[in-house]
Order: sequence, then structure tokens, then C-alpha cells
Amino acid sequence: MHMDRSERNYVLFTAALMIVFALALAIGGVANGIKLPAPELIVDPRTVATPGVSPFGDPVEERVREIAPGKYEAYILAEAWKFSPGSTGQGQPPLTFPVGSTVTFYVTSKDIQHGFKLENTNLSFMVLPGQVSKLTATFDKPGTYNFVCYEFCGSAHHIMYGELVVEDTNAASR
Ligand SMILES: [Cu+2]
Repeated sequence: MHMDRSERNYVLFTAALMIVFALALAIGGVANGIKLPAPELIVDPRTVATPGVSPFGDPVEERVREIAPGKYEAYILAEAWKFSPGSTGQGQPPLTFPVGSTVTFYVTSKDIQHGFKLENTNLSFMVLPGQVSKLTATFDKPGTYNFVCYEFCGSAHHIMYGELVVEDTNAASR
């Protein structure tokens, strides 16, 4: 089969590019430890916040729970335009953990697509109605971290943010 030289070059270039992309994925996943959030659970966005149906229906103060010493679960419900808990600007309690805690976040939306991005960390994931996003992180530095919705979700998207406080327990007991 005759193949024009420039066409062959394009085919070779494309094949080489795919190898480069595959390597970049492998390096990103293995060497840099990038974890993709998997949909943990499929839920019905219309009922997910109903008490008794899922942890997202629990009283907002009880959605952050210690499951073992230093290990926490946080169930955060996103909606236009707040995170519950977390959105202190809209009357929600902040997410509070002692320093050194390992936290597994479970986040879902009860209306439209939102995002969850914790400032100054690599913690970032999309929040979709109907599925629960899950990601685990450890907080070694005390301080207040803000998190924002990074998917445009309507007229008040810019006020959709929350606060995560990592408390310095050593300083408190001194
Ligand atoms: Cu949003």
C-alpha cells in the first residue's frame, strides 16, 4: 500500500503523541499520586437530603463524625449556593478537625453540578447530582482553609464557598 510521506509522518507523530500521553498518565498516577475521585454511590438527588434516607439527611452538626481516633467522615451536601456543613457565610457550621486528622469527604449535590476545591491543596473534585464523590485527605498544618465551588452554578455562584478549620490541638492544651 502506498502511503504519502507526509501522511506517514503524521501517523507516526500521532502514535508517538499517544505514547507520551500514556506515559504522562502513568507518571501522574503513580509518581505524583494523583487519585481520581470515583463515584462512590449512586443516589436520588430528590430524596438524598431527606432524614433517614442517607447521611446527607442527618442534622448538619452530625455530618462530620469521628469513626476512629484521628479519622473522620464528612458528609457535605452541595446546593445552589451553599455547602452544608461548611458555608459559614450562610449560617452553616465550619468543618472542624484537629491537626493530623485524616478526613474522608463524601459530597453530593441535590440540584445541579457543583465543584469542590480546597485552596492551597490538590483536593478538587466535581460534585454531581445523583452521585456521591469521595476523596480522602490528611491535614497536617493547622489553619483555616477555604473551599469553593468551581463549576459555574448560577447567579450566586461567587458566594458558594465554605471554611475548613484545622485546629492546633497542642496549642490548645498548652
Ligand atoms: Cu456551585
